[in-house]
Amino acid sequence: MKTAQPLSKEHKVLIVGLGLTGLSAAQFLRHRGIPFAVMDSRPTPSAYNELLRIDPQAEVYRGEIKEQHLAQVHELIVSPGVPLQTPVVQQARRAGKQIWGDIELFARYVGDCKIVAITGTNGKSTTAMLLASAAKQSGMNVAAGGNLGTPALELIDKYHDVDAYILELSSFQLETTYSLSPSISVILNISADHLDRYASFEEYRAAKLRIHRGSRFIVINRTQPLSIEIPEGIEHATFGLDPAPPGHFGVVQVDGTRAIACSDDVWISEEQLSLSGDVGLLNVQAMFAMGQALGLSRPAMIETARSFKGLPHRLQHIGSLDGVDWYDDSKATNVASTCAALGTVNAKVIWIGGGDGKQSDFTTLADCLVKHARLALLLGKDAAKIAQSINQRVPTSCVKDMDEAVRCAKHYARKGDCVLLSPACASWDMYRDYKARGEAFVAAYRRLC
Ligand code: UMA
Ligand code: ADP
Repeated sequence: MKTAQPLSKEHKVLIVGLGLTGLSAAQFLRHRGIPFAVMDSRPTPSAYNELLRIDPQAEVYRGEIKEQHLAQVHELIVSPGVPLQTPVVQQARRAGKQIWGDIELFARYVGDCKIVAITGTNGKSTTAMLLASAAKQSGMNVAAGGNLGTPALELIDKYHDVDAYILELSSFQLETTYSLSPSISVILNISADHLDRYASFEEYRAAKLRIHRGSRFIVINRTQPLSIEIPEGIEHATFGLDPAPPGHFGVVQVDGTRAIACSDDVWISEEQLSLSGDVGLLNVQAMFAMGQALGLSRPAMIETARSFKGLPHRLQHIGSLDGVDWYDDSKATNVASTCAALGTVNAKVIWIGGGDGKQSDFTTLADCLVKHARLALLLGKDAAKIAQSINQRVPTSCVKDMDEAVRCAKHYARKGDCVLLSPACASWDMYRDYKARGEAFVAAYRRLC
């Protein structure tokens, strides 16, 4: 099945970007005796010291790379955060060099081991971790990584005798992947995101759709026709919030409550699920469909759906104060994920949002806020732009930082309300990442208690 060749020891590779991905690629190539150089646009890339620790002789270019050095390399391994329009990538492409990402390298070295590939605008990490937990519960030896945090290449050298790799893949990673042929692939959903990187929504969607190339089993969200595209003759399973067609997953009513069923065989009721709302029902069904195709035991999957506590910074309940519940949903970095959170918490919301809006359109967010929010507190780079979209349909205030947002939220929240940090924006304008933003929120909340 796999015809793509690994790298030659005679050829030098240029790794572009020295963050987690770049470092993992350098380690991977070093172990295999493949010559490489690394370049990064920053004077002090985040993994620079770590690279020098493992390879003091590493050839590193910071800032520019000269024409004569670029001429010596055959392939580029481009980190996901580096846009393909970047001059060095364009220059290399014009010179006929191969432009790959770390997932392409992974696909060429992984051999015949099963790969489950998961993408989507939202829910990738949660669903990947649900599946990994169910697989472990089923007695399978799985390694999970990718956009999730542990770079895919690191998994190959770190874990042994793996039955299946579970990879969370971003659109950025899929753009530079050609040889991946997953055993199972899923697009959980697609909505507008990363429009600062893509020329159009269509381009972003096209990157996501690459996940199904060469896939042997495709899992499809029926409620999102945008993500449906089944190549002829490929086995597939679907999931959705409607009752399931025969052989697929869906939601049925049992004694007045919702339950997940395969065909009309009920697996678990909504009340028994640890994850709440439509989002919980969808992510768990995606896990069931992938788990079934992977051969996991049904009791193991159901037990996981009951006990999985969710990941930090994803609609995480952090405490209650004076009858008000506080939630950290810092990982909501686009409009769809914030709308999902607003629709799930089941209370009037004092909403804290804003940050780097990635050129999104906030009209839908404004409509969701009108339905669910008592007050919008905005911070970060695009606070004014979001306030303009809300257009006073909900009382709105721009604040200078997280401390001020949290103090205001405490002041205005009434008993029975909830306070929700769910920014609909990236965090990079104010924080290292979404984790640091969530931690700042939790720390400010704790100072109130
Ligand atoms: N850099 C350049 N030139 C550029 C841009 C960046 O040299 O034009 C350099 C930076 O100076 C930096 C390095 O590239 O030193 C960073 O590379 P990177 O942004 O690709 O980040 P990594 O540390 O390699 O992390 C990446 C993913 N980051 C992105 O896609 C932005 C991580 O996903 C992923 O966990 C990791 O690989 C392991 O696979 C993070 C993410 O934000 C969580 N993903 C986006 C999302 O989920 O929405 C897609
Ligand atoms: P990803 O890895 O795709 O960013 P996560 O599981 O980390 O997804 O969740 C990111 C955000 O999206 C969180 O705010 C979470 O509450 C929300 N979310 C999770 N699953 C879904 C879904 N199926 N649809 C919409 N939002 C979701």
